[in-house]
Amino acid sequence: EKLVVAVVGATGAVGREMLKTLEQRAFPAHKVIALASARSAGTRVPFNGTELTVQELTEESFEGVDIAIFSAGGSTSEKFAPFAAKAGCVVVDNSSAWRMDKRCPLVVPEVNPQDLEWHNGIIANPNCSTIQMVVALKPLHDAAKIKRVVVSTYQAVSGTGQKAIDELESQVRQLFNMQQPEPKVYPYQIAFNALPHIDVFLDNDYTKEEMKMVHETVKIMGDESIKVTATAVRIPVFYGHSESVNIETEKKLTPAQARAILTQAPGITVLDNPKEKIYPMAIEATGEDATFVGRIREDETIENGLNMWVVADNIRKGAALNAVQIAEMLIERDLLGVKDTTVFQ
Ligand code: A2P
Ligand code: 11C
Repeated sequence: EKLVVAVVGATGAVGREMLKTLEQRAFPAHKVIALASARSAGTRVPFNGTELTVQELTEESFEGVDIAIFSAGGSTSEKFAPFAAKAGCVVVDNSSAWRMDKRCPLVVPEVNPQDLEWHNGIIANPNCSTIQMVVALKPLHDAAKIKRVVVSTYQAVSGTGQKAIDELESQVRQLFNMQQPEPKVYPYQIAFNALPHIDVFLDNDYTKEEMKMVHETVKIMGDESIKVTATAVRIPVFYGHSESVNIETEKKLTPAQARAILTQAPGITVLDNPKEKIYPMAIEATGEDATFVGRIREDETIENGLNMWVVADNIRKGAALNAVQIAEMLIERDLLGVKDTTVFQ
């Protein structure tokens, strides 16, 4: 079979990483098509030692395409993913547009691969901060049943996209030249600052990013009894989200047991040796596939509680890699094609 794969949003921070990930993992594509807005049609993006010419995304872009990996924002996905599904092309969508839609599985391959079986043509890739957290939570939940999670995040600017990466760089440059930066992407200066504000504020005074972590975790883990409360913070780091994760479990897990479980778990690298100053850090997670876990220790204020520090490359496991792993799994499990092309019409 000659698989045709489209990357939608190929010029963006995540889209470029998707092309790199397809290349590095020798994804079995016969042809890869780069799609973006009319603004960048005709420009080129690097792929497999050559370049792809970017084409404009249109309603007709999916004829003859087997898999489309989208990372072009929610409104683009909302509008165009149904055209792909109608054409029999399976969508793996990195935006938030379809995540909570009951017709769409929300998948992290290490956690709920079985949910791919019931896809209707659109599969959602979770939010980056949720992905790395559930990779670490799942094996602990299987062993001891998690009752409650308290998470605080320390998120890199690349989560916002290329323009935010550029903004942090230019603000640092300006400040070193005694100039006062003019914030554009974020409401306040991000250089040398910490903003407890990611995405928009909702009626309950949480941000949308925080509530994504609450709702997506329950859907992916398939367990409505897990309670999650989150505080999401943007920090002046380019790549790699870090998370302080506190869990309360039904059964007792010692830090040593948790360390042993996580060491065996798929997609996880445990870096946890305080005496040797070994713990996960954003700069070391950058460019890596694994979710790194360390600082595993007992929460001494409750009966069955643990604290840990979870770090992953938000562009890679948090976005591009997770999407490509889903696409690989669709091939492995013979789940390509759309059985009922009317579901999203
Ligand atoms: P373009 O470069 O043509 O604007 P980032 O998150 O890094 O800012 O990237 C966003 C990606 O989504 C880019 O590839 C961008 O393409 C793409 N994109 C944004 N709006 C649209 C649209 N209406 N149709 C297709 N692609 C879009
Ligand atoms: C951030 N988590 O770091 C966001 C980016 O729902 O896919 C991804 C937003 C999403 O800003």
